[in-house]
Amino acid sequence: MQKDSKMQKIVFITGASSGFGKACAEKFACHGYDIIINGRREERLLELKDHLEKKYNTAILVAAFDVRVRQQVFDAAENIPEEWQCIDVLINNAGLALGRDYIDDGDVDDWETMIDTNVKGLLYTTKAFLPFIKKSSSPHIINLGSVAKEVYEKGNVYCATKAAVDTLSQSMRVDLLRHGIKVTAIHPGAAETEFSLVRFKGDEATAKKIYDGLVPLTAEDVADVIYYCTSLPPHVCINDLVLTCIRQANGIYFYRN
Ligand code: NDP
Ligand code: 8X3
Repeated sequence: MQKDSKMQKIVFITGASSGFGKACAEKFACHGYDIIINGRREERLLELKDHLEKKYNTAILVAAFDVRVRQQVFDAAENIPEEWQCIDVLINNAGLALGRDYIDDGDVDDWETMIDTNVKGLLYTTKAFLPFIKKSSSPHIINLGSVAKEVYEKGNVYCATKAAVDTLSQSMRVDLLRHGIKVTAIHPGAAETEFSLVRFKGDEATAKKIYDGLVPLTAEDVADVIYYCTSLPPHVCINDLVLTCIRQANGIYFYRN
């Protein structure tokens, strides 16, 4: 669908080809937003665009790029069509864990991928798209952290990246105060998406085990909470929000049965 120049809110979601990002796209489309959807798997994004445009009569722009690649991120911002150049909500959601090993057994390539995606990708995207966010009358940045910001055994580098997201969210909140930009960090606990399958590199049995004895959060639960944060009165900002399923207390303690 072609976007017209009507006053319409725009949300930009990174990592919208799966999980939380995809559920957020559905949720925000349902509430009338036009949406820029990002991810590397362009076919999935095109399918999602088709689905959302038909179901909600909203405008969707596909921006397929790899958040790790600085040039791709800045080129994407450079090439954003004019009618999409006022972004009300940026959801920095693209991210992943790779492996779950003691730090001395960790894979250096996995460490680099996590740092490049979860930390540097978030920074590149925020920096590249900030000029468009500043144009909004109600600008809001949502960063996907995790309960993993507090370390658990074998979480090491993934935990460090989410601690960095926590710190960067605090920094953004302080540094962007003068621009009136709300900054919310969302810290979910275990949620069943493709996350564990990615973490355990396609090992379905190990990925499933993470959720044994739990009713984990769903992507839709997380999207509902994210949307709620954006729907508050203009003077109200949720700075940090931790959500878990009822059988999880924090990153470490679970009650499984
Ligand atoms: P999914 O694996 O289901 O989705 C991850 C999304 O990130 C995909 O759309 C993927 O798209 C995208 N992505 C990954 N790498 C890149 C990249 N280099 N460039 C662009 N997009 C990328 O996981 P979730 O939805 O569960 O996770 C979303 C976020 O929430 C992550 O930051 C994760 O760390 C965090 N989180 C997840 C929890 C969970 O238990 N599921 C709990 C707490 C936080 P594509 O592969 O097409 O590029
Ligand atoms: C994802 C949640 O507990 O698997 O951030 O690290 S956990």
